[in-house]
Amino acid sequence: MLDTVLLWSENARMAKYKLTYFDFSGSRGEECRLALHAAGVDFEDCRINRETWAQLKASTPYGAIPVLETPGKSPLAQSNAILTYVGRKYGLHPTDPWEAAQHEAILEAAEEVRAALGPSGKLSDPEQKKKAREELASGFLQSWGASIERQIKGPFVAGERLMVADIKLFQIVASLTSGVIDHIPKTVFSAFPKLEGVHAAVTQHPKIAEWRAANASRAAQ
Ligand SMILES: N[C@@H](CCC(=O)N[C@@H](CS)C(=O)NCC(=O)O)C(=O)O
Repeated sequence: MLDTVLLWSENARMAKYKLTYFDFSGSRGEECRLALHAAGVDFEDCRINRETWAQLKASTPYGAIPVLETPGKSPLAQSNAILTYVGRKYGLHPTDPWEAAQHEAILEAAEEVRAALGPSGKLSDPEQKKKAREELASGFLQSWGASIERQIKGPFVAGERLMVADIKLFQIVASLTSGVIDHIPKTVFSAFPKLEGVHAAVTQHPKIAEWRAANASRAAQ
């Protein structure tokens, strides 16, 4: 209760958005930073270490980050809620309810990739991990890629304009094709030119390129 009161009163004095996440350029935090920057929003990029996180965790809405704090409002968690909030407010999410729902389905599907990868990351036996990851790469990730491919007009999901769903897909593709996830080959999505095209189009978007150039020295994942 005390934490909530403190956060609320702090928020009342805040002049701008504050996005809290770990200090690396990847996953759910980075996609929210990219959306805020693409929206042209000035925000405090609060990057925390594991020690600070241990102290903060219990005071967050769902015990996880990213968390977006907005002047005068309670903290907002859940990456997809943050993305749709920013997208709706700044024109990076469809205004038509049906189209918006289709983009929200993509956001959810992207989280299913993270959920599918999670258990293999906890396997300590190298052979078991290799087997699980190879099965994911040749099985789940191929059917997932095929489903997403059908949703994309090109070059972005909705055609010519960047939306938060593109940023979400960009982050998933960037991570899985980086070569840093053991046993997931960089070519994992090579059968899906539209999906790889979204990654390329987001990479080339001026605001995204600007953010990534400014943060190039930070660790990625
Ligand atoms: N469904 C949540 C998941 C958030 C989540 O699991 N965040 C991770 C980092 S990507 C985290 O907070 N890990 C630390 C912990 O759970 O203590 C979302 O989409 O934001």
